[in-house]
Amino acid sequence: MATTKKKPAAKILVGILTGSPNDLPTVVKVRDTLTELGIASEIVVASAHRTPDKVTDYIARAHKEDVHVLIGCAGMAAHLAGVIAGHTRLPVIGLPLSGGVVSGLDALLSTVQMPPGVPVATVAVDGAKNAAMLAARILALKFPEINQALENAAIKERARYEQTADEALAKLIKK
Ligand code: AIR
Repeated sequence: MATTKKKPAAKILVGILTGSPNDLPTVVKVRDTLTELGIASEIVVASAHRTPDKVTDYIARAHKEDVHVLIGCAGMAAHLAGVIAGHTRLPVIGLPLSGGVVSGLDALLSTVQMPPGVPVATVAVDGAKNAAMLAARILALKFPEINQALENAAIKERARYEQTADEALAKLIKK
């Protein structure tokens, strides 16, 4: 018999906060990579400067709902990941975004230059995929199925890389 019962939503393991709705075209790639690895996440638009109370409210909810990893994404004076790290002992990943000066160097330094004792694991400017992969590696310490998904993704990526290299070399030889 057909049923309209919805599958229960998977438990959110990663909270992705970003400073502006304008960041979403890049930030959605974090969520998509996590989804490909079978990891449920949620995106919240909250700014360390414009809506600081929304940031702290979300962190309180994340603690209550047992979210495991937080990712802070922002451009320009990108203090979001650092502020998150100051309010939690969960691992925090920082994703600096371009759009400000010097192709995102402002955001990179604002995110990475944390004072000793309050770490933010900062990935490259616009490095959405690596922000997700790093979160997955942290989660893989606890969840064997995520470890397996990472293993499968690495095998797939290697095959894609080798094929692209073979095709590029074959084109060169033909010339
Ligand atoms: N931002 C928002 N609040 C604090 C910061 N640093 C960032 C956003 C965005 C940039 O400032 O993350 O990348 C510009 O925001 P907007 O909304 O003007 O496009």
